[in-house]
Amino acid sequence: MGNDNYKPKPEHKFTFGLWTVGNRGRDPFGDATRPSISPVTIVKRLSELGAYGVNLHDNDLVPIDATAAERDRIVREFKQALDDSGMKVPMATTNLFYDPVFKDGAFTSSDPRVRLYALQKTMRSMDLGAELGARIYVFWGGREGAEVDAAKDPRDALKWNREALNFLCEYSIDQGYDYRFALEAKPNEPRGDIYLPTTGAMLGFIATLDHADMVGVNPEVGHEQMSGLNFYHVVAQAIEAGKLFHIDLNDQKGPRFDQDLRFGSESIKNLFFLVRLLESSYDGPRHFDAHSYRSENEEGVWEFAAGCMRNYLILKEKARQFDEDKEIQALLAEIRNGSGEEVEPLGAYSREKANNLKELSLDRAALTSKPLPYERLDQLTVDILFGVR
Ligand code: DIG
Ligand code: MN
Ligand code: MN
Repeated sequence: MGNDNYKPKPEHKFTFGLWTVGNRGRDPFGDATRPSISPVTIVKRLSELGAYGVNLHDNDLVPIDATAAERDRIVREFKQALDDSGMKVPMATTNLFYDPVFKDGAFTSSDPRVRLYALQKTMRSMDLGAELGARIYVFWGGREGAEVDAAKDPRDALKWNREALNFLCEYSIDQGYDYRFALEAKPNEPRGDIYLPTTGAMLGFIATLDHADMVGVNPEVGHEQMSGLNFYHVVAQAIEAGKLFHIDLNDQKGPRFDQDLRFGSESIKNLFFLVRLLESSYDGPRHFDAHSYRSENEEGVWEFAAGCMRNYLILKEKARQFDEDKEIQALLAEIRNGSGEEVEPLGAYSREKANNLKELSLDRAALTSKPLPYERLDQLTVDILFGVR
């Protein structure tokens, strides 16, 4: 595919979950439209496309009822595929949502025995992830939610979630796994409402954990857009808080069911500012948690994977163009330098500073009359994105 600037390489750190290119096209109203693709084939094909690694839920690789011998054989073959291709496993996670046992939650199930089973399953999955070299562990609470609020006090759900994560942080430390935990939010689907529905809610929750230092967030584009939020702003807050430990890249056509679309296929301007931000302040994996349209065959799946990485690299090139554009940079300087006079940064509080500020003469009319050339600035941005500048 054409320009070498858009050719994915392992140094770009693009990763895909086994479940993403392995998605068989099932949806709530239709059966699979594609055959399975084995994890070994996924590793090989993604490596050929220029990806850096793959991520997995425990049961993407090891069936939930596999015997110990079957587990070891599967892991051995998978590790061989990783060695043969040089592909990495930066992230692992647990499937705490597919098996019916989790029908009313995993860590937040009202049944303490289900909560114990969820912890047991997660520890075993953490062991697998560590064996494959993962240093990031994602928690997506897809079943941690409710349809009937009479059944559960959300404060109990928070308490049980905290209890589980505190225990698992201790387990990671005790085992010497050195994991960084990344909490992934989603407002609903599959539950009517999911607890901790946004990345902002997760940031507030992390502050209440015993080992808050080893816990960050894994924001997903579509999940925040399902709530009508600006994903670029969400990620900027996570970075500013030092908590962007991982990221799930995909796309979404505004507030509706979770579409997990190819990255860059819908929200061009928002994802342009996201890529520009990531390239300047995040060095972790660029993980695509997305899947091809249900209508695609296997070749379409690989087109989808190539398209995710290509769109990221196109937007990265556009960001460079934006930052080197003299007219844009001049407009930004004009907008950011206020009314032209030097203004001291506010700095720490003092009574003297407060009294001086209360007496400071500020001409409200003059402040109001300052031009803000946002139409020109945004049009230049759009010109770059349209490829006409
Ligand atoms: C869905 O967006 C969730 C699950 O696929 C997985 O647990 C997590 C990891 O990226 N994302
Ligand atoms: Mn999703
Ligand atoms: Mn995700």
